[in-house]
This record gives sequence, C-alpha cells and structure tokens, in this order.
Amino acid sequence: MEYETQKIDEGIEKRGLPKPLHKLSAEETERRRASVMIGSDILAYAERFMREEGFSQLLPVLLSPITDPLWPDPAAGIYKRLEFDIYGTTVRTMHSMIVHKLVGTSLLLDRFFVVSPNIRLEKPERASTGRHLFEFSQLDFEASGASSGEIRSIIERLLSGLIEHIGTAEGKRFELLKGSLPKFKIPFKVYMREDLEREYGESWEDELPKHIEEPVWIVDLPREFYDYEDPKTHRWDNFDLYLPGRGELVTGGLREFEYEKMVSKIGSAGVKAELYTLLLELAKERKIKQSAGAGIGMERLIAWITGAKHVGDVQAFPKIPGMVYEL
Ligand code: ASN
Repeated sequence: MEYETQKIDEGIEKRGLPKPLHKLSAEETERRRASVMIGSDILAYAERFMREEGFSQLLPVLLSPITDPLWPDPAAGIYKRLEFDIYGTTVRTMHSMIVHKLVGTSLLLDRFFVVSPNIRLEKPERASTGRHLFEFSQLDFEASGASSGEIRSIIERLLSGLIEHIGTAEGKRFELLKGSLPKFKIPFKVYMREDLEREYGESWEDELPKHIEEPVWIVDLPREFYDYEDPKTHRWDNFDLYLPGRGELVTGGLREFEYEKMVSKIGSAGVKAELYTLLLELAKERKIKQSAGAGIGMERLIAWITGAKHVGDVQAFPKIPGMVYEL
C-alpha cells in the first residue's frame, strides 16, 4: 500500500497532474482555494441566470436503470461502465441525465436545470489531457418547445454575463492566479462539422482548438439517438461549443421525440433497445414532447475562466482518470 502510494505520488509530480489537497504546498493551497472560490461564484451566477431564464432547479439523480448510452459518440473514451444490483434491479451510475430531461420536460416541467454529477470512467490514458475526469458536474438543462438556436443563445448570454460578473467580483482572486479573463464577442461563429473534417481531417476535434481565438459552435454532429436528425438531409440539429486551446465545453441539441425514429436510430447504433423501454413506450404513446437543451461542463468552464491547466485543478478533490486518491 505504501509502495503504491509512493508510485502514485511520483507519477503525479512527473506528469504535473493535480495533487490531492493534503499534498499541496502552502502556495499551491492558496491557488486551489482561489480557483474553488471563483468556481463557487461561477456556479452561483449560472444558477441565478438559469432561474431568471425561467428554468427551475432540480436536484440530481445519481443511480438509475436508464442513463445516457454515450454511444455512438466519436469523443467517447469510456474504459468501464458501472452497473450493479440494488434491491434486485440493475442500476447504472449517471453518465448524463438526458433521458430524465426528455421525460421530465414532457411530463413535469417545461424548463429545468440540474447541476448534475456524472460518473464516466474515462480511460487512464486521458489523465493528462487536462480535459477529462472520472467524476465531473455539468450544468444540464432542457426546454420544451425550444429550438437549438434558442439554446445556443441562452449559453452565449450566460457566458458573456458570467465573464463580466467575474471580472468585477473576483479581481483580487484573479491577481493571485495571475490569470486574465477570456475575451470574446457574441454571437459566436458557427462551423459545420463537414467543413472542419474537410479542413482538418478526421482529427478536427484536436486540431480546431489550436486554430481559434474565441469560442466557436460546431453544428451537425452525428451522435446518440436522442439528438434530432433530419430524415431527408441526414443533418443533425445539434451542436458543441469549442474553446480555444481547450476543446469541447458544451454539448446539446434539438431532440428526437418520435417513436419510429428513436427505434431505428437505437437499432442502427447497436444500442440495446431494452435499456430504453420506458422512453420508447412514452414516445409510442406520443407523450414525449420535442425539446432542446444542453450540458455545460462545470469544471471545464471554471478551468477556462481561471486559466487552470487541468480540470482537476479546480476540483477540491480531483478525480483524474486512472488515479484514485483517498478523498
Ligand atoms: N448533457 C448533454 C446534452 O444535453 C448530453 C451529454 O452530456 N452526453 O446534450
């Protein structure tokens, strides 16, 4: 055990990974404290903004038989899916509350958001990307009857208001981090995924962040069955927001709501339909209303604003892929 701990410590040091709290020097503790406190302010601002936009805040769900398949998603790098039995039923740790959002906006509330902890066991080789964690939280929200453009506009207004707020409220803490706030204008530029593939090839996701100075939208991304695909053009009415030097911050889109389309997309993706029985039954009874929504990675947002190199540097208790610390 002691040997293992020493090996992990050496690994963290050598690779410059975020350390556990009890291993930080006094100066590093000050910096971690500043990032976490700016993070607290960011969270409070974002929650207030969402309420003012008419979204109610729900508390998160952590375990359910149904979660996001995260498949097919070109960016997925899951090393293990956690499933276990409770009370005789198989449950999964929450990958994202997407299905809860579709059902919730159809049966309960037109607009809601959740600061939603997600457990995705990313591959250990993602430890040093600076972007991946095996536990993170997203500001996940959904609006019945909204378009994907409306959702993008909400996010643009949230981000620009947030940067302005943090600039005035958090000046002192920024001095300590020696950082400068991101600068950008809204609306952000919109790129078609197809054009990026043509320009940068298959690995456009890694290339694009090196070539942009401000956040940009990417639209039309073939991925999980719940995002809307035009049956005639095969274009997807969904989006990602990419940050300069960092990559994806937000994922979202307009959603599927029709039974036949869901069934056929689940089938062609090779996802097990029996895992989504409830959603499919509701869709068959035409009880699923069309909605649109998105999720903003909170640690990525805080790391971008504070200038942290690794998303784990803004977590009080870092969750680095492949590294399990005591807390
Ligand atoms: N939250 C995302 C969305 O709303 C889904 C995800 O996290 N995979 O589209």
